[in-house]
Amino acid sequence: MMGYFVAFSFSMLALSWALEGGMLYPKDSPSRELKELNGLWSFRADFSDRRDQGFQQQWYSRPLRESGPIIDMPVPASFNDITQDAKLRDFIGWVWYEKEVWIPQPWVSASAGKRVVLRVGSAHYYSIVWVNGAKVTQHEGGHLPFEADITKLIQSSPMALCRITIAVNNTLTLHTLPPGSIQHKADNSRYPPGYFVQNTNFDFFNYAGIHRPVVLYMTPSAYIDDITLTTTFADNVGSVNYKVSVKGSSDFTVSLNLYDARSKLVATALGLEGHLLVPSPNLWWPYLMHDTPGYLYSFEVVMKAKNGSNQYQDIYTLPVGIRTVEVTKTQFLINGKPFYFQGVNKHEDADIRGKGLDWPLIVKDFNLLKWLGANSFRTSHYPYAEEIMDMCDRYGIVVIDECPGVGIKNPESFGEKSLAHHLIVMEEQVRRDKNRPSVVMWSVANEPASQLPAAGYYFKTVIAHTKSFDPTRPVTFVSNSNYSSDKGAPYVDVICVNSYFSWYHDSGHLEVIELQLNTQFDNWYRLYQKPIIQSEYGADTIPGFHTDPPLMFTEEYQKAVLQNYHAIFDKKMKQNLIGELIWNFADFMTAQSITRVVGNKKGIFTRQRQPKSAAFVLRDRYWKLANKTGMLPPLPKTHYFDSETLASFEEQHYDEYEYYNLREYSCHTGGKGRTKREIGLNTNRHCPSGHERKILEKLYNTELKRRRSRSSSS
Ligand code: GCB
Repeated sequence: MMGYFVAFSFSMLALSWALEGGMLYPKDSPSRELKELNGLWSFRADFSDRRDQGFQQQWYSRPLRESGPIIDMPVPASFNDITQDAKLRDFIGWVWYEKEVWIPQPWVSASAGKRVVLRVGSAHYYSIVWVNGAKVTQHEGGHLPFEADITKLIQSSPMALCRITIAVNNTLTLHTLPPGSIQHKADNSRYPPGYFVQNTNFDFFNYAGIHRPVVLYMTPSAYIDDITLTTTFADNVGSVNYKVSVKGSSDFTVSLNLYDARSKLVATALGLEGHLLVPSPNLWWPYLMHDTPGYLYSFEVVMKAKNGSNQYQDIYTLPVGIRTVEVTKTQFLINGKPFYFQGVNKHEDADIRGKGLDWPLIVKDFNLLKWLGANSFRTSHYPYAEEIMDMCDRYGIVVIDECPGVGIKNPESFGEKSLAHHLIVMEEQVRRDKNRPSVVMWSVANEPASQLPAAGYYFKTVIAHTKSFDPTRPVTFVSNSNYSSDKGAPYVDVICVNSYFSWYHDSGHLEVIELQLNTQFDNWYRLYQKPIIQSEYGADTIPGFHTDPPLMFTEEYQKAVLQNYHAIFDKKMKQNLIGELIWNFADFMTAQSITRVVGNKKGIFTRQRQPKSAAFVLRDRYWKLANKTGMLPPLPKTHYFDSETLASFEEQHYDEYEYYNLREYSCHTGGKGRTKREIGLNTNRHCPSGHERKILEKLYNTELKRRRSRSSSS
């Protein structure tokens, strides 16, 4: 039944070539406009036996409602959990989305010198796009954006409604990323005719649909196509090295302006390539490593072009963080200082919307990361939404940016065809995320069969290719192979290892963790002399299950696993361990199996983002680590308040009260004429939690009372 899809997909692969052009995130500027197409789309899944009815009947050639029944489908969202239909939840094949939109008139007039682009943030996995029945693009793979210039098309019928049709196929084959296989079950005594299942080698539900925003955007027809920024820092001078590409004209000038976070101009330059020097720069620091983490400058490109008598101006502004990244034999350095990844692995996953982008969830997750004292995460097991990555840049959350190379197990998935696709995916990912200060390392795969002979050439090639596009960042992949037989490890900059001692091996035997973990680290380091990250560890936990002594699946067991791992981490972080990433931040949905109870339950938060007991263990640890490694920024010893601003000060510094031990206070009110109140804060570290806030409130109220009684008595 999938013959059609497979043949189609492979012919596309044969046509693949190195990427053309940039993939700047679409945003407004004085020269650009944006129209979001999120909301309700018309939708139909093609349940025909060969899943090819949509193509046979050309559903794209007229409104979808005219070729059969449609339902409402929200975009962005996975389609799987939106209805009560089990068949749709587990659907494999083509689904069809459609939206009709008006294009703003000033965008379409042929004389206006505009360019109109349709951009899809991501769709799972194979997409074909038509506008008014004409095919405008196709894209292989989820998690990454793609777009089509539709200017000519819409200019040919400027007054018409614009009908956008997107067909998306979620079939995974041995040559897709992630790989999978379709298994036909031909035994008619056990399965109905035509029965097949999608097999995968990964542990998350294969959500599908249009997962990220779809937008139309307008630029001038001569436009800024791409920007590549790298940064260096030496002798107290930062350098923003830039490369700009312009399309649509060969007669243009480009000027660059760099603004600080207060919009003050700090450097300017001209031309497509060069560097801007910033004396005494505010560096981009990770969360908990500085009192202003995630400091961003704004890099503004102003392009002026001529095409005959037409003149164009395009303006695009990109946030830029000045920082350096370096790997030694035992350390990971950010701005020359040792950085320890105290972080999490995540998933894009939630009730109802599946993998669809959801702002409330995103903001909640960042608040939880801050609460936890986490400074980093890995985008397990695929690139996350650009909107999430923006938050990382702004909050100073450090990212190991992983591609969808999860579950590469079958020898055929190490062949030329798969390799060619993997190279393109890495290119797309680097193109999208290359300018992000939060991204400090690329991960090209998770738990591949890296012991296979073919894995050596495969990973050597993928890693070298990634470095050829981005020589500034280290590259890794995450291994669960035996250290002595891993064929890809020689090519990585940092060893990332997953292990589940006392869970998948020696189940229930907490007592083996310390020994086994110690051996694991010693073995890897002895062979490679590269710094190591424990990139996964954890235990499934049903919230509300309790036993003492701890038994598997209880909250006590999860805590005990963590504590046993932590004992060795504490030892090894003095040697060559540079990070620990818990598996997982939150519970998430998986395929149904006898080892999964409505999904994977290794979250320290539930799927609804409520903490299990282990969350408090990790929180305590992460804040203590931040104290111990001296990563916490120094808290100014003394803050000055006038009474009115005290409350807002407390709000702004709430996090500090959470992690500093503000044990001693002295409160001085000035003599006559002094309007300021001075509170001395002793910054003894290690704070249990927010009781200091209460002390400050008390202090404030006492002070207020005193003033009132003074003024009433005078
Ligand atoms: C792993 C995988 C991850 C799984 C996890 C588990 O090693 O990388 O995707 O979800 O183990 O819980 O089994």
